[in-house]
Amino acid sequence: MTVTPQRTSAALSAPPKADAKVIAWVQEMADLTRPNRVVWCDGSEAELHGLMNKLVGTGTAIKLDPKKRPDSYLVRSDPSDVARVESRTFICSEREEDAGPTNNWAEPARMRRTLTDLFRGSMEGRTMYVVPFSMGPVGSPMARLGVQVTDSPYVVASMRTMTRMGDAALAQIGPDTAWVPAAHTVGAPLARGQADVAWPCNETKYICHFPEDREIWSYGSAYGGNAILPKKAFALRIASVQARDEGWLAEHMLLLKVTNPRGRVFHVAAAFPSACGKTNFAMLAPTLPDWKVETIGDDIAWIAPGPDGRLRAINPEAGFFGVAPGTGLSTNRTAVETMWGNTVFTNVALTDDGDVWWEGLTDEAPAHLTDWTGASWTPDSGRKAAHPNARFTVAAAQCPTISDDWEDPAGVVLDAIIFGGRRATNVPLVAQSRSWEHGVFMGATVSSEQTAAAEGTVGELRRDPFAMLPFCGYHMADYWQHWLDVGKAVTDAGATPPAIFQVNWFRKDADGRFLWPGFGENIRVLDWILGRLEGRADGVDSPVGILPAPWAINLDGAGVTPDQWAELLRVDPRSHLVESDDAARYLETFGAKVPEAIRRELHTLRDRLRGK
Ligand code: GTP
Ligand code: SPV
Ligand code: MN
Repeated sequence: MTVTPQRTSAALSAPPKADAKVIAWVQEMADLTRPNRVVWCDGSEAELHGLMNKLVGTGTAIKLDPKKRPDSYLVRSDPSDVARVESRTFICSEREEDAGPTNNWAEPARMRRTLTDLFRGSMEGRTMYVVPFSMGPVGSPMARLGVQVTDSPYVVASMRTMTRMGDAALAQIGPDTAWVPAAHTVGAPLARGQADVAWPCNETKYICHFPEDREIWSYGSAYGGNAILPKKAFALRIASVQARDEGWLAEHMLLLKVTNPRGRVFHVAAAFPSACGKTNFAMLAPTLPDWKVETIGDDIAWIAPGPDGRLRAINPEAGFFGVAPGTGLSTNRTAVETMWGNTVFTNVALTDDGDVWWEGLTDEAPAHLTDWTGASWTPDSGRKAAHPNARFTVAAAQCPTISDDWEDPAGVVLDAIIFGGRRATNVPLVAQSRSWEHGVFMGATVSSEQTAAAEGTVGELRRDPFAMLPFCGYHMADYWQHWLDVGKAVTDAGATPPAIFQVNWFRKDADGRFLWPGFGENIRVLDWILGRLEGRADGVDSPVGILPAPWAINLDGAGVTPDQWAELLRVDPRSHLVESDDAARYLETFGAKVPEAIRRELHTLRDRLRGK
């Protein structure tokens, strides 16, 4: 190994067939950040083992007992680096107007200067890893390519699970291939002889997107959504811009395949805000007999019109970065079974016998644990053992319910789209939109109680249109127009767009208890949704959409009382009018860009709530 203090040659270590522009960019980043060495990742299993051993060596990871959970690790982050930082996330479009009122905007040339200063020498004493990746099955016409450089071996190991990375992805990049450069540093250079910490990061954080240049820069954090740049930064923020320009959709959605008792197959996409049930719904274990639900994706869907005009979807990811707390044998057995081994856990608790635990994994907590901060913990210690945003990282292929078409390069045809949120009051269990436009209005006005997935006050109600508030890479009202345009393109091609529904698993009674059992019981709602498509399920019109007729949802054995059922579907015109006032004020914040169809839907809703 040659180590030159001023200049580390990226070309020297590059694989023989690496594209010249990729090498040139990596060299530029190496010259700026001055790592000790540059390592091009091949994506092999041996490489992953090497990375995990390194993480154990630096005290970042603890190897779990291989008899309990083979090849699995616990990682504890710095307590300040546990979630996405929306206040430090920027869309640096040329014009502020293109970022829109829901994004932080920064002038691109100025932000480039800031980032260049921060990145200068930021990898000193560390290794720069070069990680070529494909989002979507390698070679799929819907797949997109990128290259991330990072000085975090934890991030590289995460990317090995979450994306198709390494030689196969690099081989896809030729002189004329579009690829997204994504630069990441934890921002913690090491002076000669300086000891490292287990989770290097920086108090200063920047997650920056340059939509016109299709470029990403991330500084100061090693947490998933801030640092695994192919995921939220690329597959949603940059891809949503590409999708706008090219006529497709990049969405914060799960994808599932469902087979009804008569053997008919459907594909469904659903957008719920962060930590609001996508992973759980994607892995739903039906409580109704003879139904089968299979998993395609749990977080991101790329949706494009196919040759027949119908919308087709792929999961661009290769793994799950799922919320651990609340994931247990009684709620999501499939997820628990997926994590039997080869799993990296972040910020969960450690059991005394070398396994992991978190709130909700089992009904009863072990008598003693080491909590996510490394402190001794007992059930009466009065604090959570796992961080509320503790996560597991595991390959999708390990999921026992993974669908046989999950890697279909052409994607799956979508039959229904569902929008959801976490709402203790007001929003009914399920409602069907009356049209594509009405469905887009439903998606645009979703509000949801905030969760621990991002910094901020948990429980605070906020609008989270299409579950994309933190992820839309351009003006939110332009995004709504784009949704309207895509629906119209499908219809113009002579095809039928997917039917659109809204759900809310989280309505509570006066004592603060969930009214709906949720999880596997959500199949009852899916049954009604698909029944609507088949013309076999009855609905009743309401101001907010078509609700299930009282008898139309099978409640046998659900343990839901008639009172609870009535409350789950109750639409109170007065409180909905108040809510629509708020929606009107919300739409005003987008000014003249709000599509006419959205304004019309709001108008219709208000008229109907007033009984007109
Ligand atoms: P991100 O990965 O952050 O995008 O989140 P996600 O949408 O995949 O959320 P996930 O499925 O991990 O769910 C987050 C939390 O919601 C967990 O604590 C679940 O236990 C809880 N949850 C999921 N589905 C249901 C449900 O049907 N009912 C209730 N009451 N809780 C649910
Ligand atoms: C979310 O917050 O919506 C996640 C986790 O899925 S992260 O990848 O960190 O964004
Ligand atoms: Mn998510």
